[in-house]
Amino acid sequence: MDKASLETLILELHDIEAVKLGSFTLKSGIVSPIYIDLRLIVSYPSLLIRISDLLSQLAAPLAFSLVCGVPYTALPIASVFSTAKTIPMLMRRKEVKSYGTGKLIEGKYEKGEKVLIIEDLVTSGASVLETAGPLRELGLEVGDAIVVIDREQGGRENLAKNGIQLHAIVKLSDVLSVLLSKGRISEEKAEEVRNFLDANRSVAVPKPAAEVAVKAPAKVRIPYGERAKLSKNPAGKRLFEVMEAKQTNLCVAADVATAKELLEIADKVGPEICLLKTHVDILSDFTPEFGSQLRQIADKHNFLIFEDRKFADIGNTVTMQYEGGIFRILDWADITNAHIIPGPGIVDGLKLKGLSKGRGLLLLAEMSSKGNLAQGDYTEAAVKIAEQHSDFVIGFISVNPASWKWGPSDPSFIHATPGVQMVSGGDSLGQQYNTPYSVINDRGSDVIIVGRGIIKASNPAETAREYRVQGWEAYKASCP
Ligand code: S5P
Repeated sequence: MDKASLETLILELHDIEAVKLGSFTLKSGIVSPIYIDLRLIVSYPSLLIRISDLLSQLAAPLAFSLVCGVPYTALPIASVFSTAKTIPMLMRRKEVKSYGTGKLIEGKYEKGEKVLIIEDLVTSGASVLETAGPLRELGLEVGDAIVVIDREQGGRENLAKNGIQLHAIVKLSDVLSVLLSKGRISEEKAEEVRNFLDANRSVAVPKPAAEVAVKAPAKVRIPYGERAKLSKNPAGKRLFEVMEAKQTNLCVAADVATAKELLEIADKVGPEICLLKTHVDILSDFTPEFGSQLRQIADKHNFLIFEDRKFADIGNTVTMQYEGGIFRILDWADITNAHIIPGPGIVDGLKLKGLSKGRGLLLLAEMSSKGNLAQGDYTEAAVKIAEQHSDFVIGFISVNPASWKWGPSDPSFIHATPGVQMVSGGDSLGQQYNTPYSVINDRGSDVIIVGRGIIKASNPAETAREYRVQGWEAYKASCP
């Protein structure tokens, strides 16, 4: 690729203010001295054609029969590339169109075809992986991604770990040197950007490979509808029935600050979920009416309510915590959960109050956070306690039940798994994420619990729909 055309490209991007210097707060909360926004290029068709030409040069040595742009900014770039080279394109939906059959990938393809991903800007590589995931799940091969600008913040390395080679027209450091050499920015500004890049070399590192690869299901699963018939607890039975009827294994963790927001989000995501998980003790405006207000929404959309109280005290204390206080969880939550650290007395205590009201209990057999102690003998003990109380315990919070050597043998127990996002990785406080496909298909769980992946999305309802479709497709793939 010749130097002059790269220089021209960089200067033109600067001219149209697609590259800006200043002080910008990025989505991640980081304050950056440089901001790149290639959405603007749709207003400059000749620039779009030139970018497509440069991308063609990058793509020349690569083997592929289809292209797929990462939504949204790269879609026009991919379209121009596709028509200029007469190479067919696939389109990944960010939002799934309708209830029911919602396809994530549009376009014609054969299993085994190689797809070249086209992206405008790569930071951590997460968006490229979000597009590679559903393509790979359909049996398509993804080995390369071409991009206009590589921000040099770990994307190349993260993608390589996931089997994708990144090819960039320019790197951010090239942009800086050209702008500096042409007197567009001062040496101080260039230094500031370099320092920023050095301090942020690796953004949100997703875990490697296996998560987006297609794998055989760990165990052949008994369908949810069959398991509803086996359940000894009314809440457990209803949960399976709702899952089957609404075709969803999605639980949204509505971790918002106020009851008002929670009720709003419950109404928005209601059609997509089987279960809504709450932490009522984080709601600053909780009132005694909250329970009945949420129940109304749950009835309207046919989902169950799960108060994630994580009881952890002796039997006598938890009876009071469950029934009393200001929250009166027993009155409105179909399901709650408990740690088994105090021994089986905690289940006896909760059951004393909950069983006659048709409530159900999940036991925390594993946790999603880094370094947690719920594993091995501890997980096995949770299974034993559950088996002794299968009229009240409906299942487990688990992370990798497919790996459990000790059962449970009873298929009426349900597994619900937190730590789910479209791309594997984690947060800065030890949370660890796996993808819906991995959780349901590889790890043998039944319900995906998704919090920030949905509630922090710009459109929670659409995003919930996308998670529902992914979770359901993974379930279908693991059914006989
Ligand atoms: O091990 C666990 C158990 C639970 S219930 N790890 C978890 O993250 N959770 C809960 O799931 C957690 O309290 C939060 O409400 C949700 C995960 O939220 P996210 O925003 O990380 O998806």
